[in-house]
Amino acid sequence: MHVIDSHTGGEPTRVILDGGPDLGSGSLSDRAQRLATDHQALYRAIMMEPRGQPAMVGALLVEPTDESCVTGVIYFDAGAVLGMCGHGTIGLAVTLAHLGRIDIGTHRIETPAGIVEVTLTDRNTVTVRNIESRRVAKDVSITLDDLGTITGDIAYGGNWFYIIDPSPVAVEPSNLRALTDTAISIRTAINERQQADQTGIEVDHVIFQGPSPKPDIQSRNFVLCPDDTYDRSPCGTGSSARLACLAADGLLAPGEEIQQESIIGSHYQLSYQPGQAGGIIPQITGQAYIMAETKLIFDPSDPFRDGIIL
Ligand code: PYC
Repeated sequence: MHVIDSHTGGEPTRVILDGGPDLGSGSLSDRAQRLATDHQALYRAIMMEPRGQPAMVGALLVEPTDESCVTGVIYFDAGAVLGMCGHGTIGLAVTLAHLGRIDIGTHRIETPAGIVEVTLTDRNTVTVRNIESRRVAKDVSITLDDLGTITGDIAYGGNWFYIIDPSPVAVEPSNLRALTDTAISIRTAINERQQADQTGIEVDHVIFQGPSPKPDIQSRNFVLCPDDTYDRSPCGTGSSARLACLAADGLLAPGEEIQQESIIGSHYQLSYQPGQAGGIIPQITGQAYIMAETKLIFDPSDPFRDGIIL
């Protein structure tokens, strides 16, 4: 299996060029569903230690159904198949340019969540125009024994987010353990409430928003991913969901730009335009860098061939 590894604002992406599973034909969401149900061991083995690393997202290249797209892609982490991935799309565009498959300019990419547009402005800088994003519920409260009442918004940006602003734990790198543990408890509680309310929505990511010490940055975030790692980048789909909340609250005008910082200090430039179905079309600009071109080997005699599963 040939892969190219990149990182976007510190968050790794592993693009799988060949040797991936045959997912058959049909829509990308059907093929993503097949990856999730029939090939869990394989995608975990690609992502998990010792072959992968925490926080890594995989990008499996597949044939697009729409011929105007340069490729189709299905994203996943060690815990779940994702509808879309913003940092992964920036990493993918830089990888396709590295391979000579795309030039500077605008290109379309098909994902299970829909078609997104990428504009490559130099060999590292990419702007993603994401799928239409929206807030579906404002001020949804849950009560936890140790934290009391927590209130946040539920929003979609290609994945489902519960966004809490301000964060119950200071969004500081020194608090990573506490942020992670708190976000995991909150994800469990919000999904219990989602089930009880029969919303049909399962939250897969939790975002805490906090202030940044840098004057030109609107806020800093901490994002918990499905595999319980935190996003090193400001999270493209999470930033899309956040933009949808800011737009719905009238706190950001169409075309107005803000900078979103991640917990490790990397940042994205964000803005939006109104969408056609009442949501917004987010625009996310970030940088990715190629780190490795590798051949993955799955030796049948390797006791950790499928990853370290504790
Ligand atoms: O950038 O959308 C994103 C993302 C999702 C999970 C990790 N990164």
